[in-house]
Amino acid sequence: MIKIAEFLPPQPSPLWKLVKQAGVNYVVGGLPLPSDCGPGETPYDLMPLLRMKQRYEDAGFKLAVIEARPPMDKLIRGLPGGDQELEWCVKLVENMGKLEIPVWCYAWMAVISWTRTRVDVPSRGGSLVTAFDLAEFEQRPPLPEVREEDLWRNLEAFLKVMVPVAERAGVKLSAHPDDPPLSPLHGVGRILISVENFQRVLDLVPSDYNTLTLCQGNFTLMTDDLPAVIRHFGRQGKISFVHFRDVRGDARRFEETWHDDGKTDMLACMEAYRDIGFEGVLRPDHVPTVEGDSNDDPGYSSYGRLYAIGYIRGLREAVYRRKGED
Ligand SMILES: [Mn+2]
Repeated sequence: MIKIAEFLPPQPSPLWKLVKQAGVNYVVGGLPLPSDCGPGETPYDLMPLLRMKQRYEDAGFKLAVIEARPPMDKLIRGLPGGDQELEWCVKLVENMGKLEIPVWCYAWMAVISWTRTRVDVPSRGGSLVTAFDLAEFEQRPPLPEVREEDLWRNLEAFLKVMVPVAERAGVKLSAHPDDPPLSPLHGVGRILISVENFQRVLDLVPSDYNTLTLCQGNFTLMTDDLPAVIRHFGRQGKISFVHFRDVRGDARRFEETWHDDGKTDMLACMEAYRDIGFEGVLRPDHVPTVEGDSNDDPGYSSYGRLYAIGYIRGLREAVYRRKGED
């Protein structure tokens, strides 16, 4: 059965308790804090990772995914300094293997990470969601030009090094889509933007450890039939992690939605995960900011997550016909 996880920052907080109270036992983590690192240690070293993992375990969570990475922009763009960044990635995955953390979610976006043009669009009942409008984004100051062919070449080189490391460590490399899935984005090329391109990534270095994060909010902007895409990659065993969320609109102009209020048939998606026998974790990904919560970290409102977790647990029980012990 698919397992439900939440992204929890590496320091205990009331959110940890809320999430645990909502029935979640798996955690998606970031990287260790500076205070986890002794003299000369980086967040990719074994001991800092162990200290962070221990905190999650002490609170009753199993660390299922690390969804954070060393600086990678030089590596992605093929600039001087990329070798050092690659070394950090190797070290991180090797040490994750020693600690039996099974999935590393990475991204291959140059210059800009996930991006929105608004973070306070009114949604149901006055809740707030994030939104993206390409026309608005293009009014911003110019960004450095990045060519798609360079991204492809550098990604292939990265995978040729990292896949054997991942195989030895027993850690799946899980590529997250570019968000939004558009290229070029104001002059910045992007490649993880379509079902075809993801298939190409998987085929560059075929391995059970070269996999993807099925971020529904992005993949649903690449297709009109998301359950079919889940089955397509799931049949190949290439889904290692799921971001379960939804949007309304298209890649050039969209807003995020409550989990039960977007363009996608979420029930059919859950059925697809059941049918492919997916046993990994999902997390709700972004949620609306709701009454009583702050919009300081748009998409990650604490109370908004409770609704998402409850909705997803209900959907899962309906599909699997089992109460969620996980
Ligand atoms: Mn995502």
